[in-house]
Amino acid sequence: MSTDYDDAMRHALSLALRGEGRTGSNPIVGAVIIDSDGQLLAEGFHAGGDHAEVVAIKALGKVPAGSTIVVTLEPCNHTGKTGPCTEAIIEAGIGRVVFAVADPNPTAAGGAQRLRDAGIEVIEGVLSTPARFFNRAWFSVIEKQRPLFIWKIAATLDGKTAAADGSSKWITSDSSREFVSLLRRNSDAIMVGTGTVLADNPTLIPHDGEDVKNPLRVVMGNRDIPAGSSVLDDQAELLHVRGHDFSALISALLEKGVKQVFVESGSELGTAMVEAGLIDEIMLFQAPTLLGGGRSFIGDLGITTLDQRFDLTVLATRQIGPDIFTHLKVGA
Ligand code: AOF
Ligand code: ZN
Repeated sequence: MSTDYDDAMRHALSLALRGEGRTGSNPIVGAVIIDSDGQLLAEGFHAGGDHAEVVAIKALGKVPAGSTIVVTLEPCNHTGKTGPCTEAIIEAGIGRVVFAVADPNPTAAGGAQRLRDAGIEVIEGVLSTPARFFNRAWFSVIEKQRPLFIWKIAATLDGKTAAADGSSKWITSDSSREFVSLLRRNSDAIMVGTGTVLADNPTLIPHDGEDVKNPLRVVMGNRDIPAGSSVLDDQAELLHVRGHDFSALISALLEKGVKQVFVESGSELGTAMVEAGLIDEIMLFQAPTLLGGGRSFIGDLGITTLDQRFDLTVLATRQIGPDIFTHLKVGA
């Protein structure tokens, strides 16, 4: 269903994305205020401080009569770190509120009803599918009580992450690795197993030159992290989860407000997470090269017949430099 507000909502969604990796445990939200002709008056997005609606209202100072606010999430109806967006909207004299998805957070919900009770016209469900997708990590925390896990893999065309002698630097191109660095910024945490720390000594830091707080670094496994390892430097906080207890991992991540984890592990941890049903998405970078032998990105899943295969759905695919990038989600 297309509505008169699709363009404004697309704009609000693009604003929401600017908050990715900056909202802590909060969702990403974008808002625009338009006049009765659909002309843009103000824009706002949530970056951890004021909510998107309040940013847009403040940007305008005085909101002209007859204005509409178009927002990617139902305006909140509670006082949390900031006041209720519903009251800010009512006070600003906004005549119509258009939003994409209802707020599933019980403490913040009820905004649509509050606005209607105040005599404001409310239209909901505009571009709800992309809006829900944008906030899928936040929905995962609320609906499944766990963060969204995205497994990043750099492999050859035949799915190898290292040759038989262990050499692996580098399989994918500079362009792919630069893109990975940008993707890191969109997650709240970057995770590997102790094996990867010992073998590769990664920094787990986005190299995008942005002067904002870096994602949490998470290392899982029993082995100690050797002094002098790059993950111990002061560029970001480090969480070392000893052992292989995924419930302990999830509790520690939720406590730190992590919604989305970028898993850059090798096959051992990645396979264990797939088996535990934790991997939600895969971002696969494949170089157009073959090793034949060597180490596969995935270990034995106990599958012996085709009927037991583990299916995924392609969300997007593109060429990056010489490599093939595929973004997949687990299941249909
Ligand atoms: C909105 N606009 O921009 C955001 C909303 O602790 P607080 O005060 O920051 O509230 C967080 C909750 O408010 C969050 O869980 C979600 O339900 C809603 N977030 N709502 O109208 C926004 N970020
Ligand atoms: Zn709010």
